[in-house]
Amino acid sequence: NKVICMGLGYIGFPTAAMLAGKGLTVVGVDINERVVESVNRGETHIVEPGLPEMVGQVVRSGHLRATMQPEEGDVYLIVVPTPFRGNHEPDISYVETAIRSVIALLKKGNLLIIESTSPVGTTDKMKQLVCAERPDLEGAVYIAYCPERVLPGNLLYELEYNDRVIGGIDEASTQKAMEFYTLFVKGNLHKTNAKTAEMCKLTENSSRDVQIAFANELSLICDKAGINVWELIELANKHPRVNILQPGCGVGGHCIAVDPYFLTSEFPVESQLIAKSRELNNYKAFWCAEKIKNTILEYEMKHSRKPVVAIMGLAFKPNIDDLRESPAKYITQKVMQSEPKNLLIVEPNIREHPIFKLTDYQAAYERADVVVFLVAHKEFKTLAWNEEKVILDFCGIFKK
Ligand code: SAJ
Repeated sequence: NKVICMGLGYIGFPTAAMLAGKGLTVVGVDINERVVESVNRGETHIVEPGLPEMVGQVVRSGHLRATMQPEEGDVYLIVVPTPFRGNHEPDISYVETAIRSVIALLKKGNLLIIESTSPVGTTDKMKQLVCAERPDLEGAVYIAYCPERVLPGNLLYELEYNDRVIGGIDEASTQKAMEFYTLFVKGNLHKTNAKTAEMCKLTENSSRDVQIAFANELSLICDKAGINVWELIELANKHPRVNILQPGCGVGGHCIAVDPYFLTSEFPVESQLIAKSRELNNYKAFWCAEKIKNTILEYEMKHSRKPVVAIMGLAFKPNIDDLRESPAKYITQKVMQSEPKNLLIVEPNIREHPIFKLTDYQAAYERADVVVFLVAHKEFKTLAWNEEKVILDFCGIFKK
């Protein structure tokens, strides 16, 4: 089995390394020359625990190498990004380009798997694309969709142990893809068709977005009612059939804050709850920024001077260095626009940043009059509550 992995990003690269670690010959293909060179040196270009060791080993043993030009193989894995355009329409052009670039290489009996998050119907469309250019392959190649479900930070474990949903364009494709995933997945493999598998991925992430929106809505109600939302949720969750997630300063990252749009853009009439939840989670970040600005004004009125403000956290979630689609970053930028001075910005997972001048978290906490907690990084939980400061805790550092 020779695997051609199209895309060496956050998911493609660890997947390629994992497959190579299982003894398969893997060729990683990426359009970024720097990534290709770095992989061939045995280096790791994304932050993920355990990955550098694994990559070093499989590159040294010759099981993994990278190139910019796809080549012939037995299995083609499409693991490229599917971002959205300005109007929240999904953009599948990377998937399409990756598939176009391998069409001429495909042979009878090959297996083509799309893992990229995709709008419903993409796999069938890609099948038509392949067969339009290569009518000889009609019914002769296996094509399936199998979404990734791994959580950044726990990626290598989840790649191996999470259950997978596998949907082919026909029964034979599903079966062939099942055999492939058996080679490295220890979780259960669940068979379905391509459309259901595509929808399943979008459903998982939309479900989380909707549930977080509920928690965020509660936080807005509690703020007005003068109730501690953290205590409220803890108590409500004592009910055997209630399991509310945690509110925060918004929802970020490149998955939960993106994938629901794949449904709302295609099914605008039917997906009202999903659309409203997306809106609410975006609104929560705006609301936090307004709250911070108002708190600064109130402080100024009361003390006749501007406060020193500490903004604690920039990442899109706790204990990572990833700022993509981060509500904390958005809020910080909003506050910077109106209060460019007297701001201490903290992100313990990043050493230096081109836009933000970063301060150590302990020093910032000590110096600030107003402290805003945006991300529940573990470092912040070691700080002691200080009565003398105005504290805006949007992520539950001091739940009590
Ligand atoms: N968040 C809350 N409250 C919570 C949980 C999360 O506000 O109770 C926020 C986080 O702070 C963050 C955002 O939601 O801003 C997303 O974080 P996350 O940990 O929920 O998810 P991701 O984006 O890191 O990974 C998700 C996962 N999907 C699900 O849990 C359904 C992961 O399994 C997927 O593989 C990944 O998306 C993906 O690649 O699609």
